Amino acid sequence: MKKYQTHRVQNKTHTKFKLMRNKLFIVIALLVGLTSINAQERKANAKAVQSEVVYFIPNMHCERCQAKIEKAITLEKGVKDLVFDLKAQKLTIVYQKQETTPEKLRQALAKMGYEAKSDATTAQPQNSMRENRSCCRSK
Ligand SMILES: [Cu+2]
Repeated sequence: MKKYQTHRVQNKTHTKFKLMRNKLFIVIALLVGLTSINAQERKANAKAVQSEVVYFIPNMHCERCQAKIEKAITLEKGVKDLVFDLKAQKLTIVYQKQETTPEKLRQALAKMGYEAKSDATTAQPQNSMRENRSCCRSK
């Protein structure tokens, strides 16, 4: 009788331990799951607050123009990434929506002497001599 009881008690603690271990496992699994959901959400949020604008800049022709714009525009608040297409004279700016607007970026480019046009999809490159002379004019 006594032997049976001890066995039962041992069995009970063993089951209890097993249950606890299972609970712990579930809690860990939940935590891991939540963390990965959080990371995904944060990624999605970052995408939602980011936008991009494409400008056609008629007097941007050469690497010097690009370097000049790159240097100045990256100092602007909210600018995340730049993609230059010198051949098409197009500049894509990836920016944070809460920190800046396409209008502010356009004004910043204008201050550098580059008139940015937002009809980038329909605009044609203009590599005329007259345009070339105004290239990097503030230098
Ligand atoms: Cu230039």
